[in-house]
Amino acid sequence: MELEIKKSILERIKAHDSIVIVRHVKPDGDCMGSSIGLREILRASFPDKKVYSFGGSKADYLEFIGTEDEEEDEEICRNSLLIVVDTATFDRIDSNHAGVAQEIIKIDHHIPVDDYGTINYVREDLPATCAIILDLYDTFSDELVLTDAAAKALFTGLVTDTGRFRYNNIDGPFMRLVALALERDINIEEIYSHLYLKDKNILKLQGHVLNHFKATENGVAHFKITKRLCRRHRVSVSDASALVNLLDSIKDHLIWLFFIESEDGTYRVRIRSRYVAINGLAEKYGGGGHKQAAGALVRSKKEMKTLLKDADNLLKEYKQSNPGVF
Ligand SMILES: [Mn+2]
Repeated sequence: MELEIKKSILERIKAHDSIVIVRHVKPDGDCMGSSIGLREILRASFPDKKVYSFGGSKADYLEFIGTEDEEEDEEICRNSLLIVVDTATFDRIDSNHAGVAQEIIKIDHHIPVDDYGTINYVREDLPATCAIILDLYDTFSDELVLTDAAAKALFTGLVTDTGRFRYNNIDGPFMRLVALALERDINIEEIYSHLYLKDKNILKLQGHVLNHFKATENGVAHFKITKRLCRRHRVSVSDASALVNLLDSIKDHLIWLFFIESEDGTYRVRIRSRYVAINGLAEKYGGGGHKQAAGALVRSKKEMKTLLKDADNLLKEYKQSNPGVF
């Protein structure tokens, strides 16, 4: 069954002169790695074909694995085989022209909720889409070429989607696929430097946040990112607000949030939680989002206090009805 799907994917690739690879919005290491990695494999294996990686918003820190092709072109998308990597649902594809494609192959490892492809190849048993690409290469290694550049991109996705090989879903078959990338000439230390070294100013701001965050009575951890603070630490407001998850593992503190000062004096609120649903709270304050990650807006110090009070009550109720270790 699985071999049949893999065969049909290779067959469709061979049938097209032009192939476009796209990935999901808010790019991460796995979707960028599988897009660039697959592109490099296909370019090396089929030099006569045109192979493109297209995407909208970029992630600067991932540019070391190679960049996507410029300017996504509607005409090209219309006349190409579209391969979508690491993207569970059609609306998460970061492309303006995915809708015009005649034929779509979905390659993914998330729970299949949207079979938008003509072929849907979903491997929930593998912890990264980059591993699916390596497995595809492994199956047809007499026809496909794994270049060093492809191996570097794919290895990056294997690392980032598994928290550096720490999670429970790491097993022997997966690590054998990792080995295929390691057999190429890649510099692991360089890859890890790009992914995990921190800017000195950000590290110092982290220290400041950890020293100065506050907490409500029932355990809502909170911190205020002001323009002044960012200036003083020479860190951009967006880099500073990305630090909200610094507060994600404080015992008994199941909700944590950042107030982020905007130019007009209002505050964006980044709310995160474990166990407790906070999207309702976010909706009450003009925002919304997921159950455990949402955003909102407050217009004054007074509204900030009300939101904190509401969050505190929410957590109090949660703890009363769900006694346990948090
Ligand atoms: Mn992934």
